[in-house]
Amino acid sequence: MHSPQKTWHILGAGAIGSLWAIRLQQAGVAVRLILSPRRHNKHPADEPVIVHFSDHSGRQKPATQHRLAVASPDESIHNLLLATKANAALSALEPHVNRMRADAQLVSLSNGMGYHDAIQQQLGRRPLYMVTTTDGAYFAAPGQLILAGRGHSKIARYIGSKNTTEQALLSGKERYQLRQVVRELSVPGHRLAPRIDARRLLLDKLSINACINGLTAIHNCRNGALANGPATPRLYRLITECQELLEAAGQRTLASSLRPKVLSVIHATADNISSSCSDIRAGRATEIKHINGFLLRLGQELGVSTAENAAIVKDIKALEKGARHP
Ligand code: KPL
Repeated sequence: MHSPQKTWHILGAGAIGSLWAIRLQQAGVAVRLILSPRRHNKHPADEPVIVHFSDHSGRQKPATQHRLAVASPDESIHNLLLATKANAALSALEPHVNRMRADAQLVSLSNGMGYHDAIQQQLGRRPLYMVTTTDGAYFAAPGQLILAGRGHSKIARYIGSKNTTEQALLSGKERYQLRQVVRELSVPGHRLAPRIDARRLLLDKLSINACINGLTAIHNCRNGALANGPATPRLYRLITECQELLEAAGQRTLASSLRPKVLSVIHATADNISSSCSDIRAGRATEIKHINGFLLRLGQELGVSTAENAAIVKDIKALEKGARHP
């Protein structure tokens, strides 16, 4: 029997959600997957989800099989890891909020920005943490998970989209809670790094995604192909535009470190199929509205040109409608 207090429910069994479920379970943490209603209905009752996991991030190891327990629709939730697509985060969470305990916590792993205030509103006083990760993982086939590149994962307590570094000084209790959640979710070989400023953390990851994800979907290529190929000039133009946006948003350090960071994520996840490229290949909507789309809105607010990001949004929208180009 699992101990409810120590159990982590995982909402969103895509590549990153499944990767975290496997890592936590391997470290002895009880995990329970919450499947989407469509998947839950098709899934045999009381059967685990089986995932074959191959770690290609270093020296290749043989694939391992993992049995991930599926949560029943009425069990109460103490710890929730939200790993859905950004577009689905709110609607996926809504049916489960009433079974989250008053002292429950939510950790969001979803990409993008612009929807976290609405999540916090659903949660009320329960704490919301943001995790950003540059791990590169994808499903090569249903149930066949590949970790193509190891990245870094960071966590911060979310305190609202308008709050910046100065205001983001957490109380002693909040710092203690942050350290606790870091301990619970850090597993051997993958430690979470705590950060204070959630907005900065999200902008950092979002600008990396803005440079990589859309381009890989447009060129239908793995991340590594961006470094040296037909998409490379556009990659550099995007980086420059994102740097200008970050500067105007008062994020100087993020702006100056963006180029080396993007190149290092591309290098570390060279064999990965980005989440947006996987979405387009699978005929799903991408998260572009919450990634480059968010930057368009930021550019408008700050009076900065966003022509490169706008072109990415336009091309991805065309692909979502079924047209493949260039
Ligand atoms: O976050 C990612 C994604 O695919 O969404 C990166 C880090 C770019 C890995 O592919």
